[in-house]
Amino acid sequence: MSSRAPIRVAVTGAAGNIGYAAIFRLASGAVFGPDQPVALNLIEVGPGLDALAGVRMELEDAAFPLLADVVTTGDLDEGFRGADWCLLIGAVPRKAGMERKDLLGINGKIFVGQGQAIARSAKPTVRVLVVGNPCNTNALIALRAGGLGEDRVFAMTRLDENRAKAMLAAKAGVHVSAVRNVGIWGNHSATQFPDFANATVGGKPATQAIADHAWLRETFIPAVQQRGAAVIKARGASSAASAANAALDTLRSLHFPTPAGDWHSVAVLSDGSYGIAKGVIFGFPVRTKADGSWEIVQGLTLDAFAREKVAITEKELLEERATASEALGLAL
Ligand code: NAX
Repeated sequence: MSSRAPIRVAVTGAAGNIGYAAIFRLASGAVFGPDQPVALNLIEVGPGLDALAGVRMELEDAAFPLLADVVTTGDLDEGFRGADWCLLIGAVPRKAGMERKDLLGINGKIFVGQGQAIARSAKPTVRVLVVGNPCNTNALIALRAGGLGEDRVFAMTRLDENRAKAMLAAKAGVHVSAVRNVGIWGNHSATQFPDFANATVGGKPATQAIADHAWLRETFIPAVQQRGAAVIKARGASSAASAANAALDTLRSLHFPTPAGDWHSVAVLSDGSYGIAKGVIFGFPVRTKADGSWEIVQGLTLDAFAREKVAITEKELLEERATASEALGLAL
């Protein structure tokens, strides 16, 4: 094994569908590269803990050369101890008859406890990616409850970016790798705004490569927004392998510098860029710099149509923040 210190990744919900699809690829070196050992701290609750014992056996049976250590636990402090990255996937799913407010309250409590445990037990330089829904507001709760660094907490919008790229590629008749500069603005929800106007296809504006602008405005946007529901309808279960893949894409894109001229989508604490309200975890186009820090891409044009869409998702996030603050008795 390489003599480098392992990167320790804590994963909640590790025996769930997304967790199970993510951890084997983390252990294989697919995220941090073939010379970078990885240690996994796998966290579960309830029946998930029994399943986790089996997952641990499978990790052993995979004999990964880069896997330096595996911790399996139901204890948050043990789970987050020494973590460089926390991948917060575990959450209670919304059940029939449950209002969004109820979900924010139930999951909000989980993310209060997790944010505080991360602050106590992870490395001071830890970075946190929240996948469990409602991921933007859960990330804000963990950030504020734990007093975590404002540049260290992220929520996942990469699955939406990847879905948008695939749809633009199919419409333009090109391979998905030709589509770049796709930003997802706002909430990981049906109000998100997948920005086609700044996207490029083969180096040209997507609005040139795709002449059908009515399709971009009226078909593409709702198709991206509703893609998760379409997968549930077809598969009978929510996106799992593609969600795990997007979580790993996010980690990789935040770990390595972004290629010149491109960006990636992730939700971060708004600093007021583009006039968006400060203090919500908002999806932006982001670039990772050579020193490992990141920045919101500046100077993009948002026309009146885009501004209108961005305002809708901003309003939803402000409402979620108010609802969660009230449900948790916290000033978020
Ligand atoms: P599963 O129900 O398959 O797995 C969740 C796992 O989390 C279970 O094993 C459960 O025991 C565990 N868990 C629950 N509460 C926990 C806690 N407090 N601490 C540790 N573990 C806990 O769901 P899965 O399909 O893996 O989805 C997980 C989450 O991802 C859901 O909230 C889902 O809504 C969200 N998603 C987010 C996406 C995004 O783009 N941000 C897309 C996919 C997915 O819908």
